[in-house]
Amino acid sequence: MRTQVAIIGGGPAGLLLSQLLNLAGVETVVIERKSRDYVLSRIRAGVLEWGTVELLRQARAGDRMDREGILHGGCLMSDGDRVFRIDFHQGAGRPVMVYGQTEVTRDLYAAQDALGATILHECEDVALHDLDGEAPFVTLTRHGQPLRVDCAYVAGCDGFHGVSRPAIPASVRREFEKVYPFGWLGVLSATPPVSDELIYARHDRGFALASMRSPVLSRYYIQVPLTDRVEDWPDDRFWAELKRRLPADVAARLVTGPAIEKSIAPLRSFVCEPMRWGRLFLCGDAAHIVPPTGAKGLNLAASDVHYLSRALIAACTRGDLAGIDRYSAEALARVWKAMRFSWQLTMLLHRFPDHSPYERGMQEAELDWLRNSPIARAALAENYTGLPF
Ligand code: FAS
Ligand code: PHB
Repeated sequence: MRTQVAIIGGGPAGLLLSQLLNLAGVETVVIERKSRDYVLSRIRAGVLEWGTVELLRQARAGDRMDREGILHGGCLMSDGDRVFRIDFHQGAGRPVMVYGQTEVTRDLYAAQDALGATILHECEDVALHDLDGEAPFVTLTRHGQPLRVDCAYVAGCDGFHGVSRPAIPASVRREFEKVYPFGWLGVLSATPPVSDELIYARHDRGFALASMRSPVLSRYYIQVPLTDRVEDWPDDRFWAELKRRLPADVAARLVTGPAIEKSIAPLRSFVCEPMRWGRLFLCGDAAHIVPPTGAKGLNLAASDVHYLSRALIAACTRGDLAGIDRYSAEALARVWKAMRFSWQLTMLLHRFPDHSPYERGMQEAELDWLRNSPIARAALAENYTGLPF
């Protein structure tokens, strides 16, 4: 089969890119390894930057988000029982939208179905060919049948473990990585959120986060050692530990319940440069990974799609190659700033086993500055709600 843009990966990056391209008259084929049900079973991000909200609306995939999403004008930060608020409106003049990545993905699938988009699920042995030539193509096996997709461009939206990034020769790729000495144990529970706004909690026992998906669905995280497994954390132990790390008055009103989903995610910072090689363009987790502390992962995928969709539309509809030539540098400029913010917030709020009293003192000094300086809080609000595209 032939198309203009072959998109590897049917997660949020691939689907949003396909939707924006299709709306501009650019043909795509989305090639996804897993079934749609499997993709929609993943529980991941929960906070959308305002730029992501506007991009989803532009993609005609924002109606349910606007109905069911929750606008947040701030978040809380705690250090033991000391709590202060980051006001997003005061600091950045915009809110964020709390709306789960699972629902974003569901809405994007529905929008693609409405356009009659071509999405191939359960694709195996996906391989990219002639990316540095004029006529790249993708081969794959689907339901035992070999398939070839000829295209003008390939978008690698296949996540951290996909085949796209390795398709850039090692001699060309520059990779930057920091692995953190802990993970996040996440629990989804059908309980009312303990707070109207997210609480980022620093504690001597470790970081905790109180988030949500709806007025009846809560999402909580606690920092755990990398050696821990989900089975080490029965529900009772999780709730007791979460209560220890939240401010006492918050813990006292925490409604607990059975975990619907429970998983441990490792934390890493990772960037691959360049994000383009020949006719291959990396997008989202295929190119970079951020620790979830700053709620940037999904939003950076949307950021890349903002730049790449405009570039590919210009190239495919007007023969204007300026956008694709500057895509990597343009996307990376924003990626690195989000990388920095996510790293800074992770270093500030987590308990590092090898931290000296001096480094813990630095954490306390930075929290004290945030607690007392509207300028410091405005800087955090500007980054958290999303720097401009
Ligand atoms: P995705 O990984 O979502 O999608 C890639 C798609 O490509 C997948 O559907 C995969 O099946 C497919 N694929 C892979 N290899 C393929 C191949 N060879 N051929 C075809 N298809 C292939 N971000 C936050 O902001 N907040 C969070 O709390 C948060 N929690 C997370 C928890 C976990 C466990 C993980 C893994 C990530 C989390 N993230 C979080 C980050 C996450 O939300 C990503 O940033 C987001 O999914 C990025 O979207 P994509 O780039 O589309 O990648
Ligand atoms: C979530 O709700 O899953 C979430 C929210 C904010 C974060 C990370 C995860 O920083």
